[in-house]
Amino acid sequence: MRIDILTLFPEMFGPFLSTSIPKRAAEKGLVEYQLTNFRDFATDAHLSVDDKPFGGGPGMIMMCQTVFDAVAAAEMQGPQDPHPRMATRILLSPQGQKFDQAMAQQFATQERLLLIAGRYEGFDQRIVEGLQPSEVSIGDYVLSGGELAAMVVIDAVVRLLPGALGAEDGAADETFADGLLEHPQYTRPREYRGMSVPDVLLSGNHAAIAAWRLEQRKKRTAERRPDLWSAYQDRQKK
Ligand code: 9D3
Repeated sequence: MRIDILTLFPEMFGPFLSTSIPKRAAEKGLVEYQLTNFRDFATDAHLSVDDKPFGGGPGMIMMCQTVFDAVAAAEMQGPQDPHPRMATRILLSPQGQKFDQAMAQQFATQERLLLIAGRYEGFDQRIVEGLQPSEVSIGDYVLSGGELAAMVVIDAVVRLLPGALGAEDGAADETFADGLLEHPQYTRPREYRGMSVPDVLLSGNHAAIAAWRLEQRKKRTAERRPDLWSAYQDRQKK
């Protein structure tokens, strides 16, 4: 997979891409990352990438030309084979569809992703019309720009690429895919500040441990995530 990241702050991505899973996946040849700065496509003396909104209002808007030109340049790069030229384009935006694991799985099947992270109050609507990106939000809170959202998407997608995780981690992700929250977990010591580990976990009775864990997962999910709990119950009925 090739992942293009278009941003005004490429330096925000360095530590993320050179750490942990994203780095290991690149070292294994599963993914390559390419950063593009919108500023490099500015044509006026001030290197503008934004302008005031027509009709008035606060803040500034990402302008068409630098975004269109940066996308065209990124998609021109990279070998034609095995990468198709046009990427699956993802525009990070508070107006987007809420990102979830199903969306991550769908993106993980693509040869080529291109993430557009903006600053300021938003994008000129013709960017959305002309480039036809998937618009993605990571949740209902206000960030200062799309960069952290892009990193969230990349992290969730790259760990799904076959071979990106160790065998153990991969199996753990499968378990979460059943839609229940995790059970409580404990490690040494058996007692800490007067708090002890539930006896069943020390019993060596694997059937009893599995039953306890499933009960805990259901209880937690019902208490904390009525949305996930309803969906789980609906699936059990079928
Ligand atoms: C004044 C109205 N604001 C919308 C609530 C404008 C605005 C705020 C923050 C416009 C852009 C941004 C920057 N945010 C993102 O680019 C962003 C984002 C987010 O803020 N929350 C969750 N997901 C995302 S994806 C991109």
